[in-house]
This record gives sequence, structure tokens and C-alpha cells, in this order.
Amino acid sequence: MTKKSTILLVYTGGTIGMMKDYKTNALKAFDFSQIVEKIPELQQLNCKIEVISFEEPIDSSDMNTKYYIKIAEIIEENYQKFDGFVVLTGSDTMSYTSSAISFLLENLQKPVIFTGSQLPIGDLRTDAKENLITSIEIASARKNGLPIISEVCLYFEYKLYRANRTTKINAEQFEAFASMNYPPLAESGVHLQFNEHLLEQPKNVDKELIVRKKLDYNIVILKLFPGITLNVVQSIVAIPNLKGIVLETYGSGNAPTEKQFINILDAAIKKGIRIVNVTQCAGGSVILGHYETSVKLKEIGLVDGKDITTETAIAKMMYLLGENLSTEEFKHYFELPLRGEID
Ligand code: ASN
Repeated sequence: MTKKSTILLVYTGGTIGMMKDYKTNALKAFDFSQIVEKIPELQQLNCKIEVISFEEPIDSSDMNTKYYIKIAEIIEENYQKFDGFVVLTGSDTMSYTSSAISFLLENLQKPVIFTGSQLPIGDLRTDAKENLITSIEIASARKNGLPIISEVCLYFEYKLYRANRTTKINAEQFEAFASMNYPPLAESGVHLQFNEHLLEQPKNVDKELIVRKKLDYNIVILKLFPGITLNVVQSIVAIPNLKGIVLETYGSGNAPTEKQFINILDAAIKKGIRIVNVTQCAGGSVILGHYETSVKLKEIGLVDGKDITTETAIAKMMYLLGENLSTEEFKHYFELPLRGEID
């Protein structure tokens, strides 16, 4: 008989573990530590499940870098004891959180699967059970004695994605996430089908897990729109202690060519603010210099975000700023795929 996998469920909050407060009619978090008893189906899985729950579960709108580190530390402390990890968070900011965790965990050799649901687990039509059960199955899946997955993923509505490729696209449908620039790593139908050629291969197998805990969150997202004033752009770059800007440009990385606009960005970069160019399109990539409208951005030294999502650009920026890199090093590492987040 094969040895039972051991899986750690980390419950942080979100709709999956919420119940209706019948006085206010609003959804609020409940004690999740009893989950294994409450869902008898979990006992049919060939694995041993333990639960660690946030003392005060949160709606994912309250997620922040302090909680990112808490999740990473829970995984670090339990890394040797468990074969895989399933992290339950609210779906609203799950792409941000799971992306950040993918950078915090270096040399990861085990599966870390984020999931949640659109309806609470106690609801009759809930999507929570399928999401949870399949995530646990994925976290315990092995081939030739090794975990099939050794990266941070997000599972939702029959699809497993690389976490740092995802975006929440729907607040209503069960299919709440999309990964526009990278295909699903697995699909759950009659069989659980892994697309093995798309998986991150474990690197540095002889090295131990390193957990990066220094994140710099003095950053901002600046989304361009036709008519944005110089005053707005100037005010953003003048924010005290600002270290980085994720600049959401048009199409393949294009922005106004107005001289004063470029001068404001140029001065900010010279002051040491790191500016990353990401596209505000859901899919596709920045190609700096492809159009005349991005030539100047390239010249003044914007970092090329390539096909990164905004959520992941934020996570990667927090992580790399925390590493105290020079301007050149920051640009170099940002433009390099570190966890399969860009092509
Ligand atoms: N508001 C919830 C959260 O993100 C939404 C959900 O989990 N579906 O915590």
C-alpha cells in the first residue's frame, strides 16, 4: 500500500469559510478548524490532513504583506512535515497573494495550491467542495515518488493555473480566474490531467527552501487613460518615500509622447524610483520600442514588464525592492523569469 500523503490546509479566510449572519445578512468568517469533520468526503482522500487557521480569518480585501509573511512562515515551519500545502484565501486578492508567495518561497520542491470559492462551503450550490477536494488531490499527486507539482498554483473551477499568471476576472461566475498568457497546468474532468510539459521543473534540488521576508510596499500602480493630466502624474511621482511604480500602459507598452510627461518619468527614474511598464490589456505583452510611442520609455530606462500581470508586477516589485538591488540589477532580475511568471 502506498504511504498516505500529508497535507497542510492553511485557512486565512475568504468566502469559502464564511457563514451568513442572519441578523445583518452579511457573510462573515467562521471557525474552520473543524473542516475535516464537517466535510466527510475529505476522509475518502488517501491523505492525512491537518489544518492551521488564522486566529481571526480575514476577507481577502484585508490581505497585506504582513499576512503574506505569515503564510510563508507557516509553510516554512511545516515544510519538512508535510508533502503539500493547500492555502485557502478569499478570491478577491488571491492572485496578488499567491503571486507574492511564489516569490517568497525560493527553491520550492513541494506543491503549494491556493484555492477558495465563490459560495460558502455550507451553501447548497457551493463550488467550495470541488475546489477544496481537487486542490488536496493535486497537492498529494506524485509520480515516481516525487510531487508532480513543485510550484505555487491556483486552482479554481476545474483548472489549475500557475498562480503568478492569474487574474480574477469575474465576481459572479464560478469560473472566476483566467490566465491569459499561460495555459492551465492541469484540468479536472473525468481524470485529473496534468500538462506536464508546462510545469516548472524543480531547480536547485539539493538546496533548502529559502523564505524571503523583506518586502517593500512603498509602491503604486499608475494606470494611464486618455486625458490623464501631468498634474496627476507629477503628484504620484512626488509621493514621499515612493520606491516603485507599476505603470499600466496601452497595448504593447505605449504611452503619450508628450515631452513633459516623459520628463516627469525620466526625473523620477533619475531620483531612484523604479518604473515597470506593464500592459493594461488582459493578454499579450509589452514590446518596448515596437511603436514610436514606447521608444522614449525605453530610452529613459523603464523596466520591461513583458507579459507579466499587474498583480504579479506588484508582487515581484515588492520582493525585488526588498532585496536592495542597484537600478541595473533590479532591471535585470525584473526582466528575467524567476518563477515562470513571464516568458
Ligand atoms: N470577499 C471574498 C474574499 O475575497 C470573496 C471570495 O472569497 N469569493 O475574501
